[in-house]
Amino acid sequence: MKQFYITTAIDYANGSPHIGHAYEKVLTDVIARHRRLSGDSTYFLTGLDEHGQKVQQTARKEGVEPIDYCDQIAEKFQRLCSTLLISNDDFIRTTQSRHKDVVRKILQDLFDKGEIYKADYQGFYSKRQEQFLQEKDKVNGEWPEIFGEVEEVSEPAYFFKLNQYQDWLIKHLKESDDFIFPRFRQKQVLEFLKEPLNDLCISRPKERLEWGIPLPFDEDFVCYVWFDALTNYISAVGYGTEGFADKWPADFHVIGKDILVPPHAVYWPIMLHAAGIPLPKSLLVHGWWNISGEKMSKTLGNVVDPFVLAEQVGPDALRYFFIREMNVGQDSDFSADLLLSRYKDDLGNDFGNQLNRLLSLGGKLPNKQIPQATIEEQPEKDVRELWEKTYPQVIEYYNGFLFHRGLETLWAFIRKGNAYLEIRQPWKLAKSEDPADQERARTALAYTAEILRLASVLLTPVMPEISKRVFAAMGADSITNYEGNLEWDINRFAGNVLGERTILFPRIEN
Ligand code: ME8
Repeated sequence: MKQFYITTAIDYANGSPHIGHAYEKVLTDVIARHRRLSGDSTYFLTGLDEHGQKVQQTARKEGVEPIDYCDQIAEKFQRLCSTLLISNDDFIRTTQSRHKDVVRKILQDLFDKGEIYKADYQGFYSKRQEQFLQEKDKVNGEWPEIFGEVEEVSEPAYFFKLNQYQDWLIKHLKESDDFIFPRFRQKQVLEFLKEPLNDLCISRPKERLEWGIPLPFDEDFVCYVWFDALTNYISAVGYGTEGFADKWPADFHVIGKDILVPPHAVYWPIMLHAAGIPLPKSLLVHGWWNISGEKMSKTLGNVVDPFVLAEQVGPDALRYFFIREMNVGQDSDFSADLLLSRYKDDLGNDFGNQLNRLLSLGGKLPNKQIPQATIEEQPEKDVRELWEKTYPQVIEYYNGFLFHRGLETLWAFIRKGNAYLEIRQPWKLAKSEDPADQERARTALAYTAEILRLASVLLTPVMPEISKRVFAAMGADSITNYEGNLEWDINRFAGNVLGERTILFPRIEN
């Protein structure tokens, strides 16, 4: 049976990870975990894009061989995955032979089919962007700064026939309106395709670039880095082997908005189509994190290090922040204040505090067991009814990638849990001599346990370790499936022995 197959972009190996990389991995991980909990067998790929001019230059600057440099960077990106609790099944590196073999195979196939031809290339080349430029890329007659130094070149090169597939691609995009999420991005692609497509230069002469995959039909050239990088999505899952069809076509390629047009929405579908390989089902395009209103860049010196953030607030809280703040598809603004206020308010006060109250009140009971709920009066009924509306809505939001709305909806329920405790005040009721008050006090603890259980079920994809700790504090294991765990089941944990007091979100100094 085919697995649900999801990928991130593979990050450039020319620097350390930043929060854009961290976000993309977290978002993809939340989707992968949500699918697994929904019962789908899921395969999750991430990795590193290691070839190309920039990597070669950076390695040289540091005085090391490109592969040694890439090994260091790969270690950092893999450590990022484990730090952020990313549940990827594989990590592909484009310098691995399993990848290089597939790139060479695809190149040879396309060459044999006549889809790749040799011609003289005349034009302008930006080293910084590793990109050939056209007159139309100029702004007011000048090359924009992002291209760095632009040189005029004339040299033999190999071209992939993109142009002949332009009408096919437009038709495909128009017919499959779920190919790109969010929808408005699809319009951008169609807009781009209004201009005639140039054939794609897929070769770089070895004298200019050594750090790449040699073309199988002409070893004086290496492969253009985008052609190489895109192929990772099929090389990692065994293109050309029997198991390939268990995963391919990918269900989602999760990418940032800057790499939709042209690489993922134009080059990639055409490469696959020309090679006779089915297309991925969808591209999920997220926006960018800006830093206090500005683009994150090394030049501005405002690059945020995800390791530092994870160290300060913990991986789960960072994941929560990313997912709560970003409306997938739009841009979002990062600030440390915002992160700290989500940490203190949403996580500490609204959520963590409820577990504290349960553990401290329950800890005073003689056997430390979660009591049975024996009554349902108006305050209890309100909580239960809110849950019955909450969880189908949250699941629907999660299914539609509206995770920020899902969390917002879940938080209304979590806050209701605190409000309920304020109404009942079991710490006062417990002191009353009236047996009815004693029952209300025990019931209030049972309700709090049920609120925490249910909230943790829906938080599992976003905060896997914290959810696990909440379950453990209530004497239970974390869940592996939503099924049978989402419905209100008030006495599910009754009789479980509560754990020691534990602070989920310790106070942090600014
Ligand atoms: O583009 N906010 O690599 P990359 C959110 N190697 N996402 C961001 C971001 C930000 N500020 N900055 C970057 C590449 N990203 C290629 C991909 S795929 C076959 C090859 C996202 O390291 C970016 O949009 O520059 C992309 O999806 C990912 O990080 C890797 O970017």
